[in-house]
Amino acid sequence: MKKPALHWQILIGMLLGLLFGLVMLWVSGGKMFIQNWINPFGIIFINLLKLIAIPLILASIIKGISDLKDIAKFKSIGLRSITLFILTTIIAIVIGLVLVNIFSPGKGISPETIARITNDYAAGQGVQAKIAEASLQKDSGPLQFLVDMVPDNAFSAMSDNRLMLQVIFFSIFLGVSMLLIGEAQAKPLKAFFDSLNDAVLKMVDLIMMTAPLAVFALLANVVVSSGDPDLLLALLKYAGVVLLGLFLMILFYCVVLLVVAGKNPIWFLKAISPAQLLGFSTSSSAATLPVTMDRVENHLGVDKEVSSFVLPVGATINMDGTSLYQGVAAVFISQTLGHHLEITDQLIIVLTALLASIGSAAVPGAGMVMLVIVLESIGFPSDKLAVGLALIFAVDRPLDMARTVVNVTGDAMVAMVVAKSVGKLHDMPK
Ligand code: DAS
Repeated sequence: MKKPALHWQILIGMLLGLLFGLVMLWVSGGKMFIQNWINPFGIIFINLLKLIAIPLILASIIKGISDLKDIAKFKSIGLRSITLFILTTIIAIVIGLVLVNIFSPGKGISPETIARITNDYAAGQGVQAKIAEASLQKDSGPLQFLVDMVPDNAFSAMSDNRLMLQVIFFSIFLGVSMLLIGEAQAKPLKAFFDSLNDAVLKMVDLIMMTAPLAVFALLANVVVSSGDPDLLLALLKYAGVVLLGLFLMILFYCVVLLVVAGKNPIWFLKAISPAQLLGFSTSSSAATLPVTMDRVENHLGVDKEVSSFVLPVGATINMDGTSLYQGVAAVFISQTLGHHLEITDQLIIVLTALLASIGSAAVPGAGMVMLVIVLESIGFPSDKLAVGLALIFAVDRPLDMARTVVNVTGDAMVAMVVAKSVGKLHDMPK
């Protein structure tokens, strides 16, 4: 029998994890069994994703910028595109922040639960402490030796997440400098970063192969550990807010294309849909890129001169769906764990979610890995970071699939608007 595609395996893993968790809730000792024998596999998965965050950022940004070939191209098309990338990403984050503040999914939890979560956490008791302890922190479970084997960061000195922002800055700086020294001079470096990019993406592929088991383990653990039905309800509300925001972004793209390029939204969505479906299935803008380029060039009428820059760089640094999700997730986690946010914090989220989405590589799960930067930037207590990530990871995969669709669609929209602005958008049969 043909093995179902990875995304179906993941969804099956989620459902089985949910069912298994619910069953184990009624089995005596079921909770301990999951926390000691099942959940360590979820910890290993998240540590693996965190392990490759920095090499992923370095390679994906430098490759994306150095793909431009010469600085002149960077100036004429690059600056327009990067300006649009930043504009649409900021709009996405603002939409996410408006929605999460209106619906306050994390506020659905009773004050008693939040107090218990916050206080108990320090005492190592209570719900969040159990999720953190069992799902991300060191626990004294029998498989702990297995968990300790996987470092959660290749370079322990780099564990400081502020360093991720510095790596993003350095990557952009080096990428532009490589353009300035000319293609011939930069050739060896470009070759190095291209192959580093490929190698690291392969690592992500391998890690994602364990995703079905990881999601099964983590979801089962969240069910037995959450215990508070209002926590699960808050998670579903959070997922609903993200999905509503992503839908509004697609609507926004259609309006822009209608007004700026005079294109029929239905025609646009039909033409780009194969790329959207692949983005949904793979949760990877990088994997979808070849199809996105085909659809944008051969069905949406964008000249290669524009698409050859906008789409590869867009797939790497333009992630509207991810940035919206990071804005919502940061506020949701803060609400749930009682971390008060001033309006200035929310403005900081706009900047750091912009940077985090630029630094998020075009692979499954990258958006969540980079969420750490956003939480760090608003002074979220680092001892609760693990709790917050564990909380949302259980529903992260379907949200990753949905936000990747928006990432891909946003790249196609920018390519069309830039092409239109430089007279390189050809009419296609309707
Ligand atoms: N899955 C990423 C992408 O490929 C987005 C994300 O992880 O947020 O676009």
